[in-house]
Amino acid sequence: MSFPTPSENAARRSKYVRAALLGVAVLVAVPAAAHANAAPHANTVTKEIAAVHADTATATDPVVHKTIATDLQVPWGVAFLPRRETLASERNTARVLSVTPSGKVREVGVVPGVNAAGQGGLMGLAVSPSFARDRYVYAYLTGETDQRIVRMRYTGGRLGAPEPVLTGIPTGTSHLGGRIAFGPDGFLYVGTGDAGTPDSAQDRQSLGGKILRITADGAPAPGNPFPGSPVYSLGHRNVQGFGWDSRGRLWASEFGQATWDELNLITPGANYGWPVVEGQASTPGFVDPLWQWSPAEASPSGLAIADDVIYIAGLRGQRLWRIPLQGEGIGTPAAFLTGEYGRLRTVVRAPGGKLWLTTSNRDQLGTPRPGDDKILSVKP
Ligand SMILES: [Ca+2]
Repeated sequence: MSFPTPSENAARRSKYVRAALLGVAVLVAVPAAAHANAAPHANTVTKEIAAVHADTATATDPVVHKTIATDLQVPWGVAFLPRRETLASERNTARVLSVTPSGKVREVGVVPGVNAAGQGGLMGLAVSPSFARDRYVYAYLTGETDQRIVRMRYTGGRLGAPEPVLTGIPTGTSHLGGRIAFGPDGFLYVGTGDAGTPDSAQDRQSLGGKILRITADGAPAPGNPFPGSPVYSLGHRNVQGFGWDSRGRLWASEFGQATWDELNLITPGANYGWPVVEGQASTPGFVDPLWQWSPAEASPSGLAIADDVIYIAGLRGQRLWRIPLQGEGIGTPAAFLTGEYGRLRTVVRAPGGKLWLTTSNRDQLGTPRPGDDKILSVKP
């Protein structure tokens, strides 16, 4: 599979624009002839343009087609429940919100014990793979003395009290990780950060600077690379995004220090180098990233994989990166939506194949725009 260069993208965009204009022309002509007494309805035209777009989807750019929710405060975790209901966490308020596809937002709980200082707060959310039976929703939070994974039962439209699942993840004011997701193997993966103590990333006894893999009850998952340890990979500075491709391979984004942000292919027990090396260093003992960006271009938080294409949301980079998987590696990354919505925090694949994308303009580093923060729906 080849991947378009930026100039090819521009060419494809013009092709799309021509196709869309042609679609409008056809629509205006056809209803006028077929329904001479009825003016074409605006919604029909919009739907038909969308259909033209869908027909040329392989040749088009990711596009925001709908704003799902507005006026949120740093939405961080997004997790999809059955019956088209979605839960979203707000980092600084510790609120958990229920969001419907039509954009109805309702608070279902405020998680106690959250210390939203610095980059911390209520972050990742994950729905139990056996939610229909156990009703558990998992969350990654920054507390007073540590960071931890908790779970709460979601019944009757309300979140119950948090029950600790994994405690002792190092805390601080920065590099706090926070992403959680159940893998295809049914175990819970956790992206942590060095919490401002870089050497913790190389210390197998520390839960900082790692990707962890645990059971639904918080025990080290069977088959982990270091017996009796939740550590799955080490040498990470700050992992806030990961996902699995169609072959079950795990990919993770990582914030660099000042030079290189990273996209890594994660294998169990591997060491990704921080703080000894950053970016592609070709140093024995450390696995190099498949791609690296300057923090100004990326500062990558959330990562989603849809149809074997990786999407990464950039905070400082204020753009959505699209990286096609190709053979054993990747094709050429391309950036979209640059600067259009400000800082982008989380991208997740929604049921049905769209992507949900969140802004992060009400964190300390953002400049809020009207309606911020938002959850957007993107056609990939
Ligand atoms: Ca690295």
